[in-house]
Amino acid sequence: MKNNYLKSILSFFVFAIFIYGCYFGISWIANQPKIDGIPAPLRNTLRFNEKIFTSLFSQTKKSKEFSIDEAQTRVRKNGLVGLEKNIDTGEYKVMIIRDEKDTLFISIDDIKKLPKTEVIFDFKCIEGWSQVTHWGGVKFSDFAKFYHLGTKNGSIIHDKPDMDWYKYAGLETPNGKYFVGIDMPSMMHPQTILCYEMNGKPLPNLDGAPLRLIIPVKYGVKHLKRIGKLFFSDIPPRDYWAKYGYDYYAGL
Ligand SMILES: Nc1nc2c(c(=O)[nH]1)N[C@H]1C(S)=C(S)[C@@H](COP(=O)(O)O)O[C@H]1N2
Ligand SMILES: [Mo]
Repeated sequence: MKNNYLKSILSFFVFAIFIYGCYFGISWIANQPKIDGIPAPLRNTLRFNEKIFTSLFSQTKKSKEFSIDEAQTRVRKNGLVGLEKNIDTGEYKVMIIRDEKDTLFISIDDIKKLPKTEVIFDFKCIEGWSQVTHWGGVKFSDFAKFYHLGTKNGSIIHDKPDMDWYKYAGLETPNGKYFVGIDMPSMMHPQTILCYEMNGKPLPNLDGAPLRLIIPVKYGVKHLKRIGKLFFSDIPPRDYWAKYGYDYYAGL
């Protein structure tokens, strides 16, 4: 009997110490200096995870694909930053900064001259929903090869083994209000497309007309709608949601 009583008291104190420890730990984390909107230990954990996932990333490992009749015809419109005004898609050209002092402007007609690829996959938003959707466009890797993008010194021939790649691509809407940064291995993944069609028709405005990114190896946040500008960099380009504390890598 007495023994049980002591045990209860003891467990109460162990529990109290545990709760105090949690409280102490959480407030310690919360009081650390912040990096991109969240306390440094949390950001560093995300960066550590990013290292692990980058090392596991494979260009040959594809997202699961679906058949056309599994694709949603009513596609959710989510996240309209940078799409506030409609734009004249006839006049549209995407600005590509290949290197310092080397900028290209490319029209949708030019993009359509490259081979078309379609992808039907389960589009996942970090808000917790997903839907199977059907997209068409040009593989970014084909596009990069054709226009000699992503390598340094304007160095141009993509098949050279010693090519020096930039580490990141940055994309922004024409008005600069939405922007993402993406690691080059994910950009060059065979399912990543510069997309101009949804369900076999030109992209609707709110899905990113006339050109958006579709990158099935990433969460929805990275699928920037209405690309105005594309550039390359070795330092991580600014990223709209990472700035508010979300994971920068956002890989699947
Ligand atoms: N320009 C722009 N692109 C964006 C967003 C945004 O707010 N602005 N939101 C992203 C998010 S969070 C998601 S889930 C997808 C949604 O794409 P959809 O509207 O075509 O379904 O777009 C992404 N691309
Ligand atoms: Mo999203």
